[in-house]
Amino acid sequence: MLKVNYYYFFFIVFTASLSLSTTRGETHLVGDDEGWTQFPNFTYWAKGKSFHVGDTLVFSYAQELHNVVQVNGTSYEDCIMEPNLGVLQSGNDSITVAEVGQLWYICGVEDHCKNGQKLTIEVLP
Ligand SMILES: *[C@@H]1O[C@H](CO)[C@@H](O)[C@H](O)[C@H]1NC(C)=O
Ligand SMILES: *[C@@H]1O[C@H](CO)[C@@H](O)[C@H](O)[C@H]1NC(C)=O
Ligand SMILES: *[C@@H]1O[C@H](CO)[C@@H](O)[C@H](O)[C@H]1NC(C)=O
Ligand SMILES: [Cu+2]
Repeated sequence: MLKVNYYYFFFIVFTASLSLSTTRGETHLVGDDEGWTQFPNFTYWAKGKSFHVGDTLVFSYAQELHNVVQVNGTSYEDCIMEPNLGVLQSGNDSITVAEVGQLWYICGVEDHCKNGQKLTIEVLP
């Protein structure tokens, strides 16, 4: 009986630490309260923040006004939609970053990207 309780105890500890490690990533609300809109400076927003594998980016915006297009570095600089690595358009998009490296997001609507609606982050281990 004692032995059974022992195993049960370790099972609880193990499950608890497992769920801790899977919820450890931070959530970053892109643009804070202003959200994903045209005029915040997202370079400024990202400055001084650190992004790690397992963190979640939340893009919050009016669905009929914006979208989120993942592009590469060249397309980010030039504000072009191709090559397009994925488009999100729910208005409340969560992206959990899975890999180390640079990520680039632009808004693909009209000239929003040229107006500054673009974000690049470096994901650390
Ligand atoms: C946005 O913020 C960055 C970092 O602070 C700064 O270097 C850049 O000049 C700003 N861009 C604009 C358009 O204000
Ligand atoms: C982005 O993709 C285009 C088309 O595949 C390619 O020509 C360009 O070199 C890429 N840029 C970067 C920085 O990877
Ligand atoms: C947006 O999504 C996040 C994460 O999925 C959720 O926690 C939040 O409640 C959602 N917000 C709205 C306004 O739907
Ligand atoms: Cu937009």
